This record gives sequence, structure tokens and C-alpha cells, in this order.
Amino acid sequence: MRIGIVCYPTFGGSGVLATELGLALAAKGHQVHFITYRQPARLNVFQENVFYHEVCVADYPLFEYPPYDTALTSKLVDVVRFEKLDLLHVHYAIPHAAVAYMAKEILKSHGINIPVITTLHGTDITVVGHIPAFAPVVEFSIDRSDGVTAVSQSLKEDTYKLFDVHKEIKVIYNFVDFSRFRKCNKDHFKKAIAPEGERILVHTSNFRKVKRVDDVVRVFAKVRKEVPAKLLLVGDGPERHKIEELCRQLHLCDEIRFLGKQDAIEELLCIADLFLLPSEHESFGLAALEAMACEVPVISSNTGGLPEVNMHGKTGFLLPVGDVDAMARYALEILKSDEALARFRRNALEQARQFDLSVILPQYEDFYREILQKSKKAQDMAALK
Ligand code: GMT
Repeated sequence: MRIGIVCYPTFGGSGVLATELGLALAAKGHQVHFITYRQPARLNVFQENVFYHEVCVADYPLFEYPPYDTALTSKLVDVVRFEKLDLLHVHYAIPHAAVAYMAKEILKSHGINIPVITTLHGTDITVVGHIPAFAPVVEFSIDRSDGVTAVSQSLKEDTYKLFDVHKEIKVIYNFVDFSRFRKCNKDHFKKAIAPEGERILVHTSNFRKVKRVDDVVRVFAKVRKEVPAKLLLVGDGPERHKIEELCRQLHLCDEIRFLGKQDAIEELLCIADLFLLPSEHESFGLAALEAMACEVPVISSNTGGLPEVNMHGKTGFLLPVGDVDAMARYALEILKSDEALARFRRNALEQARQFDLSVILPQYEDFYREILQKSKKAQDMAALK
């Protein structure tokens, strides 16, 4: 198949997932065209069957807000026409589902039928999607997509709860590539971070409010009162400064390392003993899954899709949002005993295997085929009328 993928090119979960999906499809022989405003963060190596089309937004003094949606629509029309794409797979509803709908309508006027699949990732539904400034467009464009997927059952339910959407939504879970995310020996690195054999806790995110990174720091502060430990904070974003202030207030600057945005996240996960994800909301928690694949147990909130990924008492623990005391208590249950830690590590790996790329990728391919078939049938029927 010739597949166009539209996503945010950043380190955010939706962009990461979309890029990994495209690369995996290309490795299976599909021709994959990424259409984004910047080279996606994980599209950093040359690979056969992968093409990249940059969306450039023309600047003009009149434009207080550069018309990205218009530029992306035009690019989609161009790429679909000239690369003869079979389908468009857009990740994150805003504005991608609406843009794809517009491109589809324009292409119709050129006699081209392009099926559009929209994958909902989370904040496009649960945080920004349903604010009045976006809601009517999000609702309309989800319903007009030829196929819709959500990355968890919880996100599917949230979509029906928050929008008057009638389209059938298929749950296709996020995946992890075990050829990259697996436990490896990085002892030299571990020694540099934790020279006295301290436990290493890790959190990775985009440092937005929804991630509650301050809870990460507060949990850590409680944990290290009982167990020698270090905390690695990976990623960057709007809350970073506030979190640095908090570390200073709590006199934890020597115990917490801010590592910023990192490419080789798996190397950091390989030295971790525990992953913290106390988010206010999380439709899946791809970062937690990547940690689990590297045999790292997870302490997370029990919100959104996290209970579909992290198993309470098995791969880690799930606690109510903001319950820092309980998170610290359960973290210590894992960290205080080598035997418990080893057990949780094994379980985390076993659970992560259910989300192996090789399990999830065929689900996307089957869905593509199903939507292509349906769309072709609808077109044939229309031609008969
Ligand atoms: O976590 C973020 O804020 C980034 C966001 C995105 O769309 O880039 O992540 C969402 O999509 C990820 C991939 O499907 C999910 O694993 C995250 O749970 C989801 N984030 C939220 O729901 C907050």
C-alpha cells in the first residue's frame, strides 16, 4: 500500500507512535509518506520505502496566525495526487482530521477517492478537543473519517461521552518495538548516575500540566527518606521551570537530574528501577509501556487508559490522581526488596509483550484493508447510481 501519514513531528506520544508505525510499515514493504511541518523526531535514519514531505507555511504580514491548516491541506492534495497514495492515516484529531477531510473533498473534484483514517490519541479528545473553540470541527471530522481508531478502550469511551460522534471507533492499542526497547547492560552509565548503588527512578514526559511532574518530585522526596535514590527527569516543556524551583525548595538538586529531550530513551530506561507517571489524565501511557518493555515497573495514576497497560500489584501500582503518599508507599514496596523488584520487573516485561509491534502492526494493516475495501465498494455503488 501507499500510505500517507500526518502527525505532529515532536517527541509527544502521538508523533512517536505515528513515526514508529510508518517505519514499521515501510519495513514490511509498504510505501510510507510522512507529511509534517518538520522531520519527525524519531525519523532520524534513512530507511527504504520512507518519504518525507515538509509542509511550509507561507509568511505574509497580514497573517497574525500562519494558516497551517491551509498549507497542510494543499500539501496533502499534492502528495496524494502525485505519489498516488491509497490512503491517508492522520494522527491526532486537531487539526489533522479536519484537514484530511478538506483534502479529501478537494481530491474528489479531481476524480480521486482517498480514504482517511483518523487515530485519536488522547488530549485531542480529553483536553483540547472538547473546548468550544474546537469541538464542532473535531466532532464533524471524526464522523466524516472513513475509519477511526483510538489507542485505548478508555479513550474510545471518552470520545462517545464527550462528543456526539456516531462513527464506529476501533481500539488499536499503542505498541512498543522490542528490537529497540529491551533491557540492556548500561552498568557504566548506572554507576555514573548512582555511584552508591542508589535506586534510580525515571519520569519522561512533555512537562505539561496534565503530567503532574510536581507529584513525581514529591513522591521521590518521600521515597528517598527511606531508600537511597536518584531521579532522572527526561523531556522538557512548559512546567520545567516550576519543577526546578520545587527541587530547589525541597533541597533535592543533587539527587535529581534534568536530562532534557533525549533520543536514546531506551538507554535511560535500562538503568531504571521504577518509572513514575502520575498524570491527571493519560489515554494510554506510551512512556509507561516503553519502560515496561525495558523491565521497569510503573507507579502511575489510575486514570484513563493506564489501567489497560499497568496492572495493579503485578507490573506496578495504580493510585488515585494526586495521592502522593500512596504512590510513595507503593513505590517503597517495590524498591525496598530485591525480590519484589525482580518480580515486578518480570511481570512488566510479560505484560509489555502483549503490545509488541508484531502483535499490533497487523491490526493496523487489516484495518487499512478493511477501510480501503469499504471505500471502494461505496465508490462503485455511487458510480452505479
Ligand atoms: O502525552 C501527551 O501530552 C502527548 C500526547 C500526544 O498526543 O502526543 O500523548 C497522547 O498520546 C499518546 C500516544 O497515543 C498516549 O500514550 C498518551 O497517553 C496521550 N496523552 C494523554 O492522554 C495525556
